[in-house]
Amino acid sequence: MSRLPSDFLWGGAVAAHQLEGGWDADGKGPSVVDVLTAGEHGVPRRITDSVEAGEFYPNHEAIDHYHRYREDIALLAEMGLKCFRTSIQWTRIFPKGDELEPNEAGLKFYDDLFDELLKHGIEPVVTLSHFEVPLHLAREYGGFRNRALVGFFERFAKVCFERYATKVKYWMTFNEINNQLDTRNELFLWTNSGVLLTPEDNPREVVLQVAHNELLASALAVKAGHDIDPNLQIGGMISHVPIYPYSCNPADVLEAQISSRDRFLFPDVHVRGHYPAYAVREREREGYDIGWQDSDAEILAAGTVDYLGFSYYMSTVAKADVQNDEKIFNGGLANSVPNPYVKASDWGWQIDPVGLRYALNVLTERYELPLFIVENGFGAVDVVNEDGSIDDDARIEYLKAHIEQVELAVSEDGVDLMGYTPWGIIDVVSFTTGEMKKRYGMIYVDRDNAGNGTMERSKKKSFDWYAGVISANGTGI
Ligand code: BGP
Repeated sequence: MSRLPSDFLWGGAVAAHQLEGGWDADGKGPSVVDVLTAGEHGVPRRITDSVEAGEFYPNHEAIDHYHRYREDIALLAEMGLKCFRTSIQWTRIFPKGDELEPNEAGLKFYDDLFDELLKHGIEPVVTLSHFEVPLHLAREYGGFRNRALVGFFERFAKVCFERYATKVKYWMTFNEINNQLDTRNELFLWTNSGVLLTPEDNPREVVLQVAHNELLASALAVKAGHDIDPNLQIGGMISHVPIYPYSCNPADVLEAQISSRDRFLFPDVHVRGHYPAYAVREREREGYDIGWQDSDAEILAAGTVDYLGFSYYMSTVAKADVQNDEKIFNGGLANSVPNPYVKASDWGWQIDPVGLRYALNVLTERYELPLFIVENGFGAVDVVNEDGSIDDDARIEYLKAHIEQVELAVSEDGVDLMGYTPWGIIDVVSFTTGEMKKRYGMIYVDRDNAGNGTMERSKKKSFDWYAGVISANGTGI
């Protein structure tokens, strides 16, 4: 007997910019990721000034899903997927971001894509902004530090809801909206918000202003979607990384609690419709100006989310008296130290399946809303055997261990979980590194870091394994 409800949404997740390619096709404008160079293991991607000749920009062609989506969707259907999470590139719809009228060719592409999914009985799950801010809005307006973007985003969201409401029921506003508060990592601030810090900036004040504008934009989008069709399910989306105390020393426990606040700030507002006390107090104490206007309280209260989507890749550990040489850059979190009880991936991401059950419970207790695991997965280097097959046993092991914890959280703990969409169901460009080498897929794509390869798709061992999990509605534990 399955431990999961019969309408559980088994799926797979991607982001448009990481797989579509066609970066300037049919009137599309450049977005903030289109000026990111390829990185390499350990070498971060660079943000360049413009799209220059001579640089390799992996997102420009990605895996050419723009032209091959029918073939890709046929494979996903063969796997038995119930849903497919992707995003709409803002720059296909509004190439510069501030136009009054949308680009019909861009709208048509997503019409065709959603129709193709529905034809195969696959429910689209759509993120409005997955690191795809129009470059023009970043360069000319300063990205989401400028309140004008709130209105531009609301217009984009409205156009999407109006056009696709009959095809898409499940939506999310901003992908991993909470990743940008860590000002040591300029990549997330650039891609989430189109913002670059200058030496004159107080970084913390700027990220809180940016956060406020995005929270308003998200709330206005949720409200607009519900006005267009009250049946739409519109969620927030966060990167959830549980932060464990290093020890039972109360100083470590408090450190973990306080450093968790930056992870929770966005969902606290998304779900409750107002700022939590700790955020208000910080603002007052530091004298930060986030551009608050009188109508903002009402806007936030009127646009609360229907569910919370989240990514889960790892947990981390916070220590109060941490020394610099103990710290690890675990998912970009400050004051992280290694956890001796768990292993890490080749990229240092700590692998912690039990942490997923813990996360599901923490989020349920805090928000009492349906949850949706919209990313989880194992980035690894795949070895292609001589006959072309790929035995990705480590990926199967990772996913199985995590799904088992999902099943326990639902059946033993009563968590209300809508579905599970493992990340990068088909190999895509890795976001943080820009590599093709770091793969998550169950479908292999012949494409390397330099952009060589036939783009041919093939099934990995995990393909059949996951198809079995879906048809049995679980791992059988
Ligand atoms: C999340 C992003 C994704 C994705 C994933 C894996 O942060 O939402 O876009 O790429 O992480 O990260 P990476 O590709 O860097 O391994």
